Amino acid sequence: MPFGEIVCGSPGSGKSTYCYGKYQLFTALKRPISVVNLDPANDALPYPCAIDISSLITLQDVMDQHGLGPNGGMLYCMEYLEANFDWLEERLQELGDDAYVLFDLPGQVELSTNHESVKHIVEKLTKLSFRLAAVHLCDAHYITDASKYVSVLLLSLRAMLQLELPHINVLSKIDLISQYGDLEFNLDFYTEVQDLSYLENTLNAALPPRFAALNMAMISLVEDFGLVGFETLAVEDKNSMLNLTHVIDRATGYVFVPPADSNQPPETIEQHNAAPAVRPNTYALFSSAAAPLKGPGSDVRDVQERWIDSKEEYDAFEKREWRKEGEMVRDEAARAGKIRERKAKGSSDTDMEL
Ligand SMILES: Nc1nc2c(ncn2[C@@H]2O[C@H](COP(=O)(O)OP(=O)(O)O)[C@@H](O)[C@H]2O)c(=O)[nH]1
Ligand SMILES: [Mg+2]
Repeated sequence: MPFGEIVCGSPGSGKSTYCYGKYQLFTALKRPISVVNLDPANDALPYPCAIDISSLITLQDVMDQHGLGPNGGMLYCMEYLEANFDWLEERLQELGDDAYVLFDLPGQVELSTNHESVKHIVEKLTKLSFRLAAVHLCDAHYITDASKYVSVLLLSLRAMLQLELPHINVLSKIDLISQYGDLEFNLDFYTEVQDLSYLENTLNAALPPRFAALNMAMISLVEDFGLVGFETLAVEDKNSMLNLTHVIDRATGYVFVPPADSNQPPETIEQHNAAPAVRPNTYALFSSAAAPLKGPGSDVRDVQERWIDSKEEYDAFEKREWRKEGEMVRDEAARAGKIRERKAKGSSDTDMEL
């Protein structure tokens, strides 16, 4: 059964970089991974691409042939892909049943909030038995300003309602957040979307009084749905990537997939009929896979400490660790070189003796 992620978000939110980061991480973890580029305007792809929409259609061709601008052209490309879904289906089938596919979407937000084509493509993928989650990236910069934060809440809510998938909103580039000055609240206020009425004063101070009622209506809309929350991501930080991966694996159900090389427990008739106390406890598997996340970066307070409260100390610590690691690798290489040299010398001495 193939699994996948619909990676969406505004232009520049970090979608392609995330796909590349995940490709590198999964390759290191020996997990299957393929990246599908569905952005016809993406010309310099950072990752090795398994399927590229550019071999079906390019934005430039559409603009030239139909006299469309970039936004209209993009909608045309997505409608064209929907109409030619068999092109995508054929190529996805070649990736096999075990595939884990990242779909790198174009950044036009209307594609995942209003327009129907991406929604229909997602439905068709689900019919092909893909287990999908939407990963919606939002630049963490948005939380530095109350009105931008409300806009990103509305955008995320709209995408959740439109795509109808298990959905993970992510504040991307969290490593840059301390550069934008002090936040008004701790990070968990924004990620857990806590009592939004605290934003009232800031919002009303920034806008003319006639918008006050509108501000409060938008806030209560988000609160009434009670759906929006955020994970965080610093794409170059291993802990951050691993934590997000775990959250996504739980949303798609990948946590229940055993590793390819794991042994099946021998299912014997005796075990089947045995008393509950001696049977393998399948519930333990479920409860541990779905248990609260543990590990560095799994708690938003750790993220606050790493990237906001003590960023400089952590950066310096990591630099020291990397240097130590580099020295170890260099020493190891030098030692291996010396051993090789000695062996080569030994064998030539023996040759001479003979
Ligand atoms: N510091 C930092 N920069 C990032 C991160 N993710 C992406 N970027 C940068 O953000 C810019 C836009 O990223 P890109 O992946 O092209 O965005 P896309 O338009 O959503 O595909 C690039 O310059 C990336 O290097 C991150 O986690 N941290
Ligand atoms: Mg991109």
